[in-house]
Amino acid sequence: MSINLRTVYAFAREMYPKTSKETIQYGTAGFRGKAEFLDSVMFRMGVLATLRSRYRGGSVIGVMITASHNPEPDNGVKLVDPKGEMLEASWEAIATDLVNVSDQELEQQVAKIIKDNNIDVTTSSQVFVGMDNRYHSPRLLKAVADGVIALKGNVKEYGIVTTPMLHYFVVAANTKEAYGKPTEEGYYEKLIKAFELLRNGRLENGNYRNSIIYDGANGVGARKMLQFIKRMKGSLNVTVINQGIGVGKINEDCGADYVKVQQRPPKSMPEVEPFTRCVSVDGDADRVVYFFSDDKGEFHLLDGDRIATLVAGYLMELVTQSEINLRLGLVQTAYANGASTDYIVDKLKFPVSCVPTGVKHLHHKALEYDIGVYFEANGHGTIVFSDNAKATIAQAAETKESAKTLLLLIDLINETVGDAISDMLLVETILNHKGWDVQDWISSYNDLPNRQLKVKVQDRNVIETTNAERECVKPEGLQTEINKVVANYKRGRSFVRPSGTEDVVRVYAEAATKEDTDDLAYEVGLLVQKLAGGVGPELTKPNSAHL
Ligand code: G16
Repeated sequence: MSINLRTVYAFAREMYPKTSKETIQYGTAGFRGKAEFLDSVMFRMGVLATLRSRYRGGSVIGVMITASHNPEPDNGVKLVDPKGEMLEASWEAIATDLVNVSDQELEQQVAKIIKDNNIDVTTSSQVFVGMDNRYHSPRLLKAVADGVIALKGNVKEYGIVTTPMLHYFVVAANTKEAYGKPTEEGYYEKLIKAFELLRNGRLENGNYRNSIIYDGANGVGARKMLQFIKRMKGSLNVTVINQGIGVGKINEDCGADYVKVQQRPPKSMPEVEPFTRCVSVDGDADRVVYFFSDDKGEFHLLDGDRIATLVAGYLMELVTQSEINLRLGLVQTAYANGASTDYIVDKLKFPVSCVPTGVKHLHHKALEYDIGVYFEANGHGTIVFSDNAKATIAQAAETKESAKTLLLLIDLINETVGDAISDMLLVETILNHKGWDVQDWISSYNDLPNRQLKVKVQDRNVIETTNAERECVKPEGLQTEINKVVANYKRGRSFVRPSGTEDVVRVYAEAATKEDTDDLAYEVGLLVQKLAGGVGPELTKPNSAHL
């Protein structure tokens, strides 16, 4: 097969010219921004994925078109490596250079990637592409596919799928189906089979009731949950709200990010009985949070930290009962509620590590354990099992029920990346086994009140952080001022960091009371505005009184 790099340039010039002059940054989870500027980025990512596939000996590489939790006008691209991880860090720089060169320089840049990485362009390559249900996604998917075709690669289009489904397809194909069949049906089959075996016909148990309200964020997670329901034969009664079919914009006033950050139910929440278990996923269904209202109408959130502690505690119980010796560990980020970390360290005696925001960092760290549990507070996470863990558990399962349960859990968990639906089925399984309702779950510890704010600045890159984003090193003096403010609050903690998915600086604060937390977040937000070049309207003080 001969490749003519001129074709790449011809495609770019004729169909996907670069229209934006601004430097495009590789963010927390790939490139993200306003959809109208992304055609050239997508075309070039099709080219990159093909090169990457050849570089990895023809393994399948995934390209997911989604802006996940962002508003509807945004779109983005997430690249999936052969084992289901996000694109290897060293290739982020290659991707960044490729999207930023001019159309005229493109051919030369592609040649440079080939040469620098010693890629044999005559070999075969395979790229899987999926997209969320934003109206501009099909156009961008075509751009990715054309990028693959320009280099004579093979492309397989999966249409509208969740991000974790695409990760699953990539791994399933690369493991020659050892992980499952690389089809949508194969994905449902694998998860539902494990879920139903784990239920073992016992749909209700103790305080656990077999029904939930599911907020699909008007995204792809709603559609796919409807497919699950069709196939689940009543093993879980799910009512889907914010289905995004006909009405409702993706993530608008609903979904996991809205519920977590606003600390309130989706706006369209129907009247339900107090303590009804509700769950929200985000636009591409890779994050999940739970919530409920009590008999006084007060809202309660069970976020990624709660899921992490529930899962970690349960896995620990099963490992102990199975009498096997495995190294368990939990990975969090700076956003983890201080109370959750205390609970994990003091009560569960689990080793905890803290890494920068982004699944790519958490996943990587979790691989250091036999069983690595990782969750961001925003509900993004999963569990990874080492080969040693899998073999040890399989052996123990010959004699121990607890190890058999562990084996089924491995099938239920989408190890490739955080998967809202798989995580939800895991939580439902644990609650069912324990006979717990939301009150039992939430009573394990008390969260510290916390608050997140977004601050608009001229250039978010003026903020630089260290120590897993818990300290700000630039602009000079900002951290000293934050420390002074934090010192005035009991159990106060706050940090600031530039978002890698939106053009904002994020402020996180926690303290002993809700009022203190709001005040602390506001004070730190003002410091960011003052010392990091704030723009836009004056920051309004958050108010927990509505909660
Ligand atoms: C992505 C990443 C997450 C990260 C989130 C927010 O999520 O995959 O790991 O927590 O962005 O990142 P930032 O604070 O840098 O904007 P998603 O669900 O939007 O793909």
